[in-house]
Amino acid sequence: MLALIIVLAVLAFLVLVSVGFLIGTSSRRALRREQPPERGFTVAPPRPSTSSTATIPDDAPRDALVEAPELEIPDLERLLEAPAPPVERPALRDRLGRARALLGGYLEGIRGRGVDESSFEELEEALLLADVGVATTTRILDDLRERVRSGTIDRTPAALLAALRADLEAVFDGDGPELRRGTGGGPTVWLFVGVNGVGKTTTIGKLAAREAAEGHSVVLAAGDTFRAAAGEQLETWAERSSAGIIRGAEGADPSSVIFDAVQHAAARKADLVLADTAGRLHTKVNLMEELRKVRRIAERPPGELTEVLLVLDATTGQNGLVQAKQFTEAVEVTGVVLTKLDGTAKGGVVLAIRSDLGLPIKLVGVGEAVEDLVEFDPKEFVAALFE
Ligand SMILES: Nc1nc2c(ncn2[C@@H]2O[C@H](COP(=O)(O)OP(=O)(O)O)[C@@H](O)[C@H]2O)c(=O)[nH]1
Ligand SMILES: [Mg+2]
Repeated sequence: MLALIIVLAVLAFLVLVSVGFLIGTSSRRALRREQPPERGFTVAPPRPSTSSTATIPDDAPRDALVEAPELEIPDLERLLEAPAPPVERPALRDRLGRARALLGGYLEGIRGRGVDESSFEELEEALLLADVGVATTTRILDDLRERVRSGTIDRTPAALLAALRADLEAVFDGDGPELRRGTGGGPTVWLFVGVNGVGKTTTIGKLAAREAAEGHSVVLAAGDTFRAAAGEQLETWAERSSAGIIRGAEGADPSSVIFDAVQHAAARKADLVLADTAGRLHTKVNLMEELRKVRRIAERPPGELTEVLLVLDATTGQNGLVQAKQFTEAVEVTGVVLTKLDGTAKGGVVLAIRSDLGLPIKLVGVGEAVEDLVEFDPKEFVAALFE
Protein backbone atom coordinates (compact mmCIF):
# COMPACT_ATOMS: atom_id res chain seq x y z
CA MET A 1 0.00 0.00 0.00
CA LEU A 2 2.77 2.36 1.05
CA ALA A 3 4.68 1.46 -2.09
CA LEU A 4 1.60 2.29 -4.20
CA ILE A 5 1.21 5.68 -2.49
CA ILE A 6 4.90 6.44 -3.08
CA VAL A 7 4.64 5.46 -6.77
CA LEU A 8 1.51 7.67 -7.18
CA ALA A 9 3.22 10.60 -5.41
CA VAL A 10 6.28 10.29 -7.67
CA LEU A 11 4.04 10.14 -10.77
CA ALA A 12 2.05 13.23 -9.64
CA PHE A 13 5.33 15.06 -9.03
CA LEU A 14 6.62 14.19 -12.51
CA VAL A 15 3.35 15.37 -14.13
CA LEU A 16 3.50 18.68 -12.23
CA VAL A 17 7.12 19.28 -13.19
CA SER A 18 6.51 18.63 -16.91
CA VAL A 19 3.35 20.82 -17.01
CA GLY A 20 5.32 23.60 -15.34
CA PHE A 21 8.12 23.18 -17.87
CA LEU A 22 5.69 23.37 -20.82
CA ILE A 23 4.01 26.53 -19.49
CA GLY A 24 7.42 28.11 -18.91
CA THR A 25 8.61 27.42 -22.47
CA SER A 26 5.48 28.69 -24.16
CA SER A 27 5.37 31.89 -22.13
CA ARG A 28 9.05 32.48 -22.89
CA ARG A 29 8.24 32.00 -26.57
CA ALA A 30 5.31 34.43 -26.29
CA LEU A 31 7.58 36.93 -24.56
CA ARG A 32 10.12 36.61 -27.33
CA ARG A 33 7.41 37.32 -29.88
CA GLU A 34 6.57 40.54 -28.08
CA GLN A 35 10.15 41.77 -28.10
CA PRO A 36 10.63 44.65 -30.54
CA PRO A 37 12.65 43.82 -33.63
CA GLU A 38 16.33 44.59 -33.53
CA ARG A 39 15.99 47.39 -36.12
CA GLY A 40 15.96 50.94 -34.85
CA PHE A 41 12.22 51.49 -34.89
CA THR A 42 8.99 49.97 -33.81
CA VAL A 43 5.53 50.74 -34.96
CA ALA A 44 2.63 51.29 -32.64
CA PRO A 45 -0.22 48.99 -33.61
CA PRO A 46 -3.61 50.53 -34.27
CA ARG A 47 -5.43 50.90 -31.02
CA PRO A 48 -8.93 49.52 -31.24
CA SER A 49 -10.48 51.53 -28.47
CA THR A 50 -9.02 53.87 -25.81
CA SER A 51 -8.50 57.53 -26.48
CA SER A 52 -8.04 57.47 -30.26
CA THR A 53 -11.56 56.33 -30.86
CA ALA A 54 -12.92 58.66 -28.23
CA THR A 55 -14.22 61.93 -29.53
CA ILE A 56 -12.70 64.99 -27.97
CA PRO A 57 -15.40 67.61 -27.63
CA ASP A 58 -14.36 71.02 -28.83
CA ASP A 59 -15.09 72.60 -25.51
CA ALA A 60 -13.21 69.97 -23.49
CA PRO A 61 -11.25 71.60 -20.69
CA ARG A 62 -7.49 71.85 -21.26
CA ASP A 63 -6.77 69.65 -18.24
CA ALA A 64 -8.84 66.80 -19.61
CA LEU A 65 -7.00 66.97 -22.89
CA VAL A 66 -3.53 67.33 -21.48
CA GLU A 67 -3.80 64.25 -19.30
CA ALA A 68 -1.60 61.83 -21.24
CA PRO A 69 -3.44 58.70 -22.23
CA GLU A 70 -1.92 55.24 -22.01
CA LEU A 71 -0.16 54.87 -25.32
CA GLU A 72 1.30 51.93 -27.08
CA ILE A 73 4.24 53.71 -28.49
CA PRO A 74 7.61 53.11 -30.03
CA ASP A 75 10.61 53.72 -27.87
CA LEU A 76 11.83 57.09 -29.06
CA GLU A 77 14.98 57.12 -26.96
CA ARG A 78 16.11 54.02 -28.81
CA LEU A 79 14.93 55.57 -32.04
CA LEU A 80 17.08 58.62 -31.49
CA GLU A 81 20.12 56.42 -31.10
CA ALA A 82 19.37 54.54 -34.32
CA PRO A 83 21.04 56.39 -37.17
CA ALA A 84 18.51 57.31 -39.85
CA PRO A 85 19.67 56.65 -43.41
CA PRO A 86 20.95 59.78 -45.19
CA VAL A 87 18.63 61.48 -47.67
CA GLU A 88 19.99 63.41 -50.61
CA ARG A 89 18.65 66.94 -51.26
CA PRO A 90 18.58 67.32 -55.06
CA ALA A 91 18.70 70.68 -56.83
CA LEU A 92 15.31 71.86 -58.08
CA ARG A 93 16.73 72.77 -61.46
CA ASP A 94 17.97 69.25 -62.14
CA ARG A 95 14.69 67.67 -61.12
CA LEU A 96 12.15 69.73 -63.00
CA GLY A 97 11.82 67.23 -65.82
CA ARG A 98 9.53 68.40 -68.59
CA ALA A 99 8.91 71.77 -66.97
CA ARG A 100 12.59 72.64 -67.42
CA ALA A 101 13.36 75.21 -70.15
CA LEU A 102 9.63 75.49 -70.73
CA LEU A 103 9.62 79.17 -71.55
CA GLY A 104 13.04 79.12 -73.19
CA GLY A 105 11.66 76.90 -75.95
CA TYR A 106 8.55 78.99 -76.56
CA LEU A 107 10.47 82.24 -76.47
CA GLU A 108 13.01 81.37 -79.17
CA GLY A 109 10.94 83.30 -81.75
CA ILE A 110 11.23 86.51 -79.77
CA ARG A 111 14.99 86.57 -79.72
CA GLY A 112 16.67 88.03 -82.78
CA ARG A 113 13.94 90.51 -83.75
CA GLY A 114 12.81 93.92 -82.63
CA VAL A 115 10.26 94.27 -79.83
CA ASP A 116 6.74 95.04 -81.05
CA GLU A 117 3.17 94.01 -80.21
CA SER A 118 3.72 90.55 -81.69
CA SER A 119 6.47 89.98 -79.09
CA PHE A 120 3.88 90.48 -76.37
CA GLU A 121 1.47 88.16 -78.13
CA GLU A 122 4.14 85.48 -78.22
CA LEU A 123 4.97 86.02 -74.57
CA GLU A 124 1.30 85.72 -73.72
CA GLU A 125 0.99 82.46 -75.62
CA ALA A 126 4.11 81.06 -73.96
CA LEU A 127 2.93 81.94 -70.45
CA LEU A 128 -0.57 80.59 -71.00
CA LEU A 129 0.77 77.34 -72.47
CA ALA A 130 2.98 76.98 -69.43
CA ASP A 131 -0.19 77.28 -67.29
CA VAL A 132 0.79 80.52 -65.61
CA GLY A 133 -2.91 81.44 -65.77
CA VAL A 134 -4.77 84.31 -67.37
CA ALA A 135 -4.78 86.67 -64.40
CA THR A 136 -1.04 86.47 -63.68
CA THR A 137 -0.11 86.54 -67.37
CA THR A 138 -2.24 89.62 -68.06
CA ARG A 139 -0.90 91.44 -65.02
CA ILE A 140 2.72 90.75 -65.90
CA LEU A 141 2.35 91.61 -69.60
CA ASP A 142 0.41 94.84 -68.98
CA ASP A 143 3.21 95.92 -66.69
CA LEU A 144 5.91 94.99 -69.24
CA ARG A 145 4.11 96.80 -72.07
CA GLU A 146 3.84 99.92 -69.97
CA ARG A 147 7.50 99.86 -69.05
CA VAL A 148 8.56 99.37 -72.69
CA ARG A 149 6.30 102.26 -73.74
CA SER A 150 7.68 104.56 -71.08
CA GLY A 151 11.24 103.61 -71.96
CA THR A 152 12.20 101.98 -68.62
CA ILE A 153 12.89 98.80 -70.54
CA ASP A 154 14.98 98.92 -73.74
CA ARG A 155 13.25 97.80 -76.90
CA THR A 156 15.47 94.76 -77.26
CA PRO A 157 14.45 91.11 -76.82
CA ALA A 158 17.23 90.60 -74.27
CA ALA A 159 16.02 93.50 -72.12
CA LEU A 160 12.40 92.37 -72.44
CA LEU A 161 13.18 88.78 -71.43
CA ALA A 162 15.36 89.94 -68.52
CA ALA A 163 12.48 92.11 -67.30
CA LEU A 164 10.05 89.21 -67.67
CA ARG A 165 12.34 87.01 -65.65
CA ALA A 166 12.58 89.61 -62.90
CA ASP A 167 8.78 89.97 -62.88
CA LEU A 168 8.29 86.22 -62.59
CA GLU A 169 10.73 86.11 -59.68
CA ALA A 170 8.90 89.03 -58.08
CA VAL A 171 5.72 86.91 -57.99
CA PHE A 172 7.36 84.99 -55.15
CA ASP A 173 8.24 88.14 -53.30
CA GLY A 174 11.19 86.79 -51.33
CA ASP A 175 9.46 83.57 -50.13
CA GLY A 176 11.80 81.17 -48.43
CA PRO A 177 11.33 77.43 -48.29
CA GLU A 178 12.11 77.11 -44.58
CA LEU A 179 9.45 75.39 -42.57
CA ARG A 180 9.07 77.19 -39.26
CA ARG A 181 9.87 75.44 -36.01
CA GLY A 182 8.43 76.13 -32.59
CA THR A 183 10.36 77.98 -29.95
CA GLY A 184 8.49 77.02 -26.80
CA GLY A 185 10.20 73.71 -26.10
CA GLY A 186 7.23 71.51 -27.03
CA PRO A 187 7.09 69.49 -30.23
CA THR A 188 6.65 71.43 -33.46
CA VAL A 189 3.56 70.32 -35.40
CA TRP A 190 3.23 70.48 -39.19
CA LEU A 191 -0.25 69.66 -40.45
CA PHE A 192 -0.88 68.48 -44.03
CA VAL A 193 -4.19 69.08 -45.80
CA GLY A 194 -5.49 68.64 -49.36
CA VAL A 195 -7.80 66.50 -51.48
CA ASN A 196 -7.41 62.77 -51.98
CA GLY A 197 -4.48 61.46 -53.98
CA VAL A 198 -2.48 64.68 -54.20
CA GLY A 199 0.46 63.21 -52.28
CA LYS A 200 -0.01 64.19 -48.61
CA THR A 201 1.03 60.85 -47.13
CA THR A 202 3.94 60.48 -49.55
CA THR A 203 5.18 63.99 -48.78
CA ILE A 204 5.01 63.32 -45.04
CA GLY A 205 6.98 60.11 -45.57
CA LYS A 206 9.68 61.85 -47.58
CA LEU A 207 9.89 64.72 -45.13
CA ALA A 208 10.07 62.37 -42.14
CA ALA A 209 13.02 60.60 -43.72
CA ARG A 210 14.77 63.86 -44.39
CA GLU A 211 14.16 65.31 -40.95
CA ALA A 212 15.24 62.09 -39.27
CA ALA A 213 18.38 61.95 -41.41
CA GLU A 214 19.19 65.47 -40.22
CA GLY A 215 18.96 64.42 -36.59
CA HIS A 216 15.40 65.38 -35.65
CA SER A 217 13.18 62.94 -33.83
CA VAL A 218 9.91 62.59 -35.69
CA VAL A 219 6.48 61.25 -34.78
CA LEU A 220 3.93 60.67 -37.52
CA ALA A 221 0.24 61.13 -36.73
CA ALA A 222 -1.90 58.93 -38.98
CA GLY A 223 -4.83 61.34 -39.03
CA ASP A 224 -6.34 59.80 -42.16
CA THR A 225 -8.52 57.35 -40.26
CA PHE A 226 -10.97 57.16 -43.14
CA ARG A 227 -9.15 54.30 -44.86
CA ALA A 228 -7.12 51.63 -43.04
CA ALA A 229 -4.74 51.58 -46.01
CA ALA A 230 -3.75 55.18 -45.32
CA GLY A 231 -2.41 54.25 -41.89
CA GLU A 232 -0.55 51.27 -43.31
CA GLN A 233 0.98 53.45 -46.01
CA LEU A 234 2.22 55.86 -43.34
CA GLU A 235 3.53 52.98 -41.26
CA THR A 236 5.70 51.86 -44.16
CA TRP A 237 7.14 55.34 -44.41
CA ALA A 238 7.70 55.43 -40.64
CA GLU A 239 9.69 52.22 -40.87
CA ARG A 240 11.86 53.60 -43.65
CA SER A 241 12.70 56.75 -41.74
CA SER A 242 12.92 55.33 -38.20
CA ALA A 243 10.08 57.61 -37.14
CA GLY A 244 7.49 56.86 -34.50
CA ILE A 245 3.85 56.62 -35.51
CA ILE A 246 0.53 56.96 -33.74
CA ARG A 247 -2.48 55.42 -35.41
CA GLY A 248 -6.14 55.34 -34.53
CA ALA A 249 -8.70 52.71 -35.40
CA GLU A 250 -10.47 53.07 -38.73
CA GLY A 251 -13.08 55.78 -38.41
CA ALA A 252 -11.51 57.23 -35.27
CA ASP A 253 -11.66 60.96 -34.67
CA PRO A 254 -8.56 62.32 -36.46
CA SER A 255 -8.16 65.11 -33.91
CA SER A 256 -7.74 62.55 -31.14
CA VAL A 257 -5.02 60.75 -33.13
CA ILE A 258 -3.18 64.03 -33.56
CA PHE A 259 -3.74 64.86 -29.90
CA ASP A 260 -2.22 61.50 -28.92
CA ALA A 261 0.72 62.01 -31.25
CA VAL A 262 1.52 65.40 -29.73
CA GLN A 263 1.26 64.01 -26.21
CA HIS A 264 3.48 61.14 -27.16
CA ALA A 265 6.04 63.40 -28.83
CA ALA A 266 6.04 65.74 -25.82
CA ALA A 267 6.49 62.88 -23.35
CA ARG A 268 9.44 61.59 -25.36
CA LYS A 269 10.84 65.04 -26.08
CA ALA A 270 10.57 64.46 -29.82
CA ASP A 271 11.11 67.51 -32.03
CA LEU A 272 8.47 67.16 -34.67
CA VAL A 273 4.98 65.81 -35.31
CA LEU A 274 3.95 65.41 -38.96
CA ALA A 275 0.17 65.13 -39.04
CA ASP A 276 -1.61 63.45 -41.95
CA THR A 277 -5.30 64.04 -42.67
CA ALA A 278 -7.94 62.50 -44.91
CA GLY A 279 -8.67 64.26 -48.17
CA ARG A 280 -12.05 63.03 -49.29
CA LEU A 281 -14.08 65.70 -51.00
CA HIS A 282 -17.49 64.09 -51.20
CA THR A 283 -18.22 64.95 -47.60
CA LYS A 284 -16.85 68.41 -48.06
CA VAL A 285 -18.73 70.19 -45.32
CA ASN A 286 -17.93 67.55 -42.71
CA LEU A 287 -14.35 67.32 -43.84
CA MET A 288 -13.81 71.03 -43.51
CA GLU A 289 -15.42 71.03 -40.06
CA GLU A 290 -13.21 68.11 -39.08
CA LEU A 291 -10.13 69.94 -40.34
CA ARG A 292 -10.94 73.03 -38.33
CA LYS A 293 -11.17 70.86 -35.25
CA VAL A 294 -7.93 69.05 -36.09
CA ARG A 295 -6.23 72.42 -36.40
CA ARG A 296 -7.60 73.63 -33.06
CA ILE A 297 -6.39 70.48 -31.30
CA ALA A 298 -3.00 70.62 -33.03
CA GLU A 299 -2.56 74.18 -31.80
CA ARG A 300 -2.88 73.30 -28.15
CA PRO A 301 0.15 73.13 -25.91
CA PRO A 302 2.43 71.32 -25.46
CA GLY A 303 2.44 71.15 -29.28
CA GLU A 304 3.32 74.20 -31.37
CA LEU A 305 1.58 74.26 -34.73
CA THR A 306 3.86 76.29 -36.99
CA GLU A 307 2.86 75.13 -40.48
CA VAL A 308 -0.40 74.08 -42.11
CA LEU A 309 0.70 72.87 -45.54
CA LEU A 310 -1.73 72.58 -48.41
CA VAL A 311 -0.64 69.80 -50.75
CA LEU A 312 -1.51 70.35 -54.41
CA ASP A 313 -1.01 68.12 -57.44
CA ALA A 314 0.73 70.06 -60.25
CA THR A 315 -0.79 67.81 -62.92
CA THR A 316 -4.29 69.09 -62.13
CA GLY A 317 -3.13 72.55 -63.17
CA GLN A 318 -5.55 75.43 -62.70
CA ASN A 319 -8.33 73.04 -61.56
CA GLY A 320 -6.46 72.39 -58.35
CA LEU A 321 -6.81 76.05 -57.49
CA VAL A 322 -10.55 75.85 -56.92
CA GLN A 323 -10.12 73.08 -54.36
CA ALA A 324 -7.20 74.91 -52.87
CA LYS A 325 -9.37 77.90 -52.12
CA GLN A 326 -11.83 75.74 -50.17
CA PHE A 327 -9.04 74.52 -47.95
CA THR A 328 -7.61 77.96 -47.39
CA GLU A 329 -11.07 79.13 -46.35
CA ALA A 330 -11.52 76.26 -43.89
CA VAL A 331 -8.12 76.29 -42.20
CA GLU A 332 -5.49 78.95 -42.10
CA VAL A 333 -2.96 77.53 -44.54
CA THR A 334 0.64 78.73 -44.20
CA GLY A 335 2.25 77.28 -47.32
CA VAL A 336 1.96 74.97 -50.29
CA VAL A 337 3.62 71.70 -51.23
CA LEU A 338 3.33 71.16 -54.97
CA THR A 339 3.66 67.49 -55.89
CA LYS A 340 4.09 65.61 -59.17
CA LEU A 341 5.94 68.45 -60.86
CA ASP A 342 7.90 65.64 -62.54
CA GLY A 343 4.72 64.60 -64.34
CA THR A 344 3.75 67.85 -66.03
CA ALA A 345 5.13 70.18 -68.65
CA LYS A 346 2.94 72.91 -67.20
CA GLY A 347 5.29 74.04 -64.45
CA GLY A 348 3.99 77.59 -64.83
CA VAL A 349 1.12 76.57 -62.54
CA VAL A 350 3.52 77.29 -59.67
CA LEU A 351 3.24 80.99 -60.57
CA ALA A 352 -0.55 80.83 -60.79
CA ILE A 353 -0.77 79.17 -57.37
CA ARG A 354 1.55 81.69 -55.79
CA SER A 355 -0.22 84.73 -57.14
CA ASP A 356 -3.81 83.45 -56.88
CA LEU A 357 -3.56 82.00 -53.40
CA GLY A 358 -0.99 84.41 -52.02
CA LEU A 359 0.73 81.50 -50.28
CA PRO A 360 4.43 80.63 -50.39
CA ILE A 361 5.44 77.41 -52.15
CA LYS A 362 7.61 75.57 -49.66
CA LEU A 363 8.34 72.18 -51.15
CA VAL A 364 8.07 70.50 -54.51
CA GLY A 365 7.52 66.79 -55.16
CA VAL A 366 9.37 65.46 -58.19
CA GLY A 367 8.76 61.72 -57.92
CA GLU A 368 7.63 58.93 -55.64
CA ALA A 369 10.92 58.03 -53.97
CA VAL A 370 12.20 59.28 -50.65
CA GLU A 371 14.72 61.67 -52.22
CA ASP A 372 12.13 63.22 -54.54
CA LEU A 373 11.27 66.18 -52.36
CA VAL A 374 12.92 69.48 -53.15
CA GLU A 375 12.92 72.82 -51.42
CA PHE A 376 11.34 75.45 -53.59
CA ASP A 377 13.74 78.17 -54.65
CA PRO A 378 11.99 80.88 -56.73
CA LYS A 379 15.14 82.17 -58.45
CA GLU A 380 16.28 78.70 -59.38
CA PHE A 381 12.79 77.79 -60.56
CA VAL A 382 12.40 80.82 -62.82
CA ALA A 383 15.92 80.37 -64.19
CA ALA A 384 15.11 76.72 -64.99
CA LEU A 385 12.00 77.77 -66.94
CA PHE A 386 14.21 79.77 -69.30
CA GLU A 387 17.30 77.59 -69.59
N1 LIG B 1 5.21 61.21 -59.82
C1 LIG B 1 4.93 61.57 -58.58
N2 LIG B 1 4.04 60.84 -57.87
C2 LIG B 1 3.76 61.25 -56.60
C3 LIG B 1 4.37 62.39 -56.02
N3 LIG B 1 3.87 62.52 -54.76
C4 LIG B 1 3.01 61.50 -54.57
N4 LIG B 1 2.92 60.73 -55.67
C5 LIG B 1 2.08 59.54 -55.89
O1 LIG B 1 0.71 59.94 -55.85
C6 LIG B 1 -0.10 58.91 -55.32
C7 LIG B 1 -0.98 59.43 -54.19
O2 LIG B 1 -0.15 59.82 -53.13
P1 LIG B 1 -0.63 59.81 -51.61
O3 LIG B 1 0.52 60.28 -50.80
O4 LIG B 1 -1.24 58.52 -51.23
O5 LIG B 1 -1.77 60.93 -51.66
P2 LIG B 1 -2.76 61.42 -50.49
O6 LIG B 1 -4.07 60.78 -50.76
O7 LIG B 1 -2.83 62.91 -50.62
O8 LIG B 1 -2.15 61.01 -49.19
C8 LIG B 1 0.87 57.82 -54.88
O9 LIG B 1 0.91 56.83 -55.87
C9 LIG B 1 2.20 58.53 -54.78
O10 LIG B 1 3.28 57.68 -54.98
C10 LIG B 1 5.31 63.15 -56.82
O11 LIG B 1 5.88 64.16 -56.42
N5 LIG B 1 5.54 62.68 -58.08
MG1 LIG C 1 -3.00 59.87 -47.70
